[in-house]
Amino acid sequence: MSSNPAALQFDGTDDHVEVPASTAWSTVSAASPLSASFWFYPTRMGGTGPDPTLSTMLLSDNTRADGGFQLPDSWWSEYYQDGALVFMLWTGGGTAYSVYSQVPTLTQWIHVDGAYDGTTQKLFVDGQVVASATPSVSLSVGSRKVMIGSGVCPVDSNNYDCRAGFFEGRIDEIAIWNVARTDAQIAAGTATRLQGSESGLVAYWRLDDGSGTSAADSTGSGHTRTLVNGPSWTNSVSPVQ
Ligand SMILES: [Ca+2]
Repeated sequence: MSSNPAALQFDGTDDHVEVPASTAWSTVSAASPLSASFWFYPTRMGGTGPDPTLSTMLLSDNTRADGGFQLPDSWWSEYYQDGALVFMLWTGGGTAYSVYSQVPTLTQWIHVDGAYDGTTQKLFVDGQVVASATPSVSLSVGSRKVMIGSGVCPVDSNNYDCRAGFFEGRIDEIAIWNVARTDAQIAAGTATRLQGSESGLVAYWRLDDGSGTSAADSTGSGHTRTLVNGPSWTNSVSPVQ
C-alpha cells in the first residue's frame, strides 16, 4: 500500500463530513491551546449556498442548539472567492478574530495550519507563518461537532444546524491538537506523516480509508467521521510521506 493511498474529493454542492460533538476540541484558551492542520487542493474559490463568497474547510461548529446558548463559540478556516484563506476564532459576544492571507492558487496542494496558544493566533501556509495577531480569546461552551467541507447557516436565531458554504476540491490529512506546537515543529511537519500517538494530538484523520462512508481517527480516540452526500475517495493525494 502506498504511504498515502487516498484523500477525499468534495463536489462543492453538498458534500461534507461530520464528526460527532466532542469536548476534545471545544475549549480554546491559554490553558488549552489549539492547532488544526490539513492539506487542501481547491478547484474553485468561494463556495455555494446562502453565502457563496466562501467555503469552509474545517469547522468546530456552534449550532447554538444546546441549551439555548447564543454565545458563538467556534473556530474554523475558510477559503474565499478572492483567494483569501482565513483562520478565525469566534468568541462569545459575537467577536470574530481572524488572520488571513491570499492564497489564490487553484489545482495545487496547499498545507494550512491555524494555531492559537492563548497569546498569538497564527496562520501558516506550507509551514511558514503568513499572518498573525494577538487576540485574547477563551472559548469553552459545551461540546462541538467538527465539519469538514462545509460551514453552517441559520435555521433560526437559536439554531445554526444547517449546512452552507461547501468546499470544492480535495482535502487530506486533518489533525487537531490541544497543545501549542512551535513554529519549528509546524515547519518541519507539513510533509511528514504523523504516527497518531503524538502528545496533544486529539484527532487525526488520514483519509486513507479509500472506500465506504466513514473515516477513522488514527489517534485511537474514536472520533470517526461520517461522509454526508457522497464525498468521493480519490488517489490524487497530498504529498505526505
Ligand atoms: Ca490520506
